[in-house]
Amino acid sequence: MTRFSNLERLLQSSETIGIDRASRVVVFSDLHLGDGGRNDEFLRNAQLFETVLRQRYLSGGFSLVLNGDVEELFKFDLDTIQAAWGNLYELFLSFSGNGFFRKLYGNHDHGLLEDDGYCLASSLSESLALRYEEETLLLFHGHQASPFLNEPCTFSSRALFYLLRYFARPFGVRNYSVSYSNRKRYAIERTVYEFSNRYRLISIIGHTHRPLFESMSKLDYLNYRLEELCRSYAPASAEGREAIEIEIVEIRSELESCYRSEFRKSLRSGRYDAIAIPSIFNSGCCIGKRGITAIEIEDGAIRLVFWTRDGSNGRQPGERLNPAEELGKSGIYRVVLNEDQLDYAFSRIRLLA
Ligand SMILES: [Mn+2]
Repeated sequence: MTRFSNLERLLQSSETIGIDRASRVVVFSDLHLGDGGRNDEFLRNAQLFETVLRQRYLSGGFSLVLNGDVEELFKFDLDTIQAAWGNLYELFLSFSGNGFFRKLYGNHDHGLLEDDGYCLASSLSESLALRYEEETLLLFHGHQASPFLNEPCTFSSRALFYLLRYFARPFGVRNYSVSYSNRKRYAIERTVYEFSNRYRLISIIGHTHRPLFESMSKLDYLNYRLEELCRSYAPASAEGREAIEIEIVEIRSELESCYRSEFRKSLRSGRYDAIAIPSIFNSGCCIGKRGITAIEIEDGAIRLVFWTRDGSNGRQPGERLNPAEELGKSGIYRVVLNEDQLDYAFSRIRLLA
């Protein structure tokens, strides 16, 4: 048993679906659906999520992958959750008309395999491989890489499951699912990163609730971009230099706001060695205070996007670099946090891993 054993098992057992440049796929994770009441962490983004799912993705012809921790079974019963979010479940299932719909399970919803009353049972599995030309994108929740959860149903994880369920509910503990230490997140990300490099593939996970694009956290990305801009300054035209100067000012204030507001949460570097190999992506989560994140695959590109109600007026420093675009007249805005061609990402993996 090596530390990749669990991930190798997923790679070998995954169902494979072929995609091409014309395919559209959206990946969400970590909805943590509850009972629709005040201890339901999903509630605040429920309307936003449903509107986005319907107006952008269903009508846009996207296939849908829900990448784990869709239900919060540590705190709520499946029956309660299905009763509260029946419309949403119907919406999920309608995505199979666009191509495919799959629900992968995480650590908060893994008990569902044995439940025959589960309405998404026919779409449920642990992982999914998307075959893009000769390359592989492997989708799984990510808890499989945890050094503490090598067996999905060991006595200790079962015990923890009931303990959390029993204590978390009456006291209305919120967000314990994200009170993950940075050290644990980092250990998981690093294991997935090294596994992906060894097998020359892209992994898309959730679980840590920390969005990652091309193995980089936001902080890494900003530093990386700063480096790029400084390098391109000398050979640039006068006009080009002016644009570079403006962007550098924006990035610097973005970096400062990162240090001010998100110190504990997301400052830890996502880079695991000197060269960032773009082999791990994380779709983030759907229970963020200001909105939800997702990964889109469209026209041969892969994107990390942020959906929020804080549009042109309530803009936070976090979205300063990229313009927010409104979804119709919904009052909901989409910000592309990062984007690249899949061909480029796979070239880097082939050449650098
Ligand atoms: Mn999880």
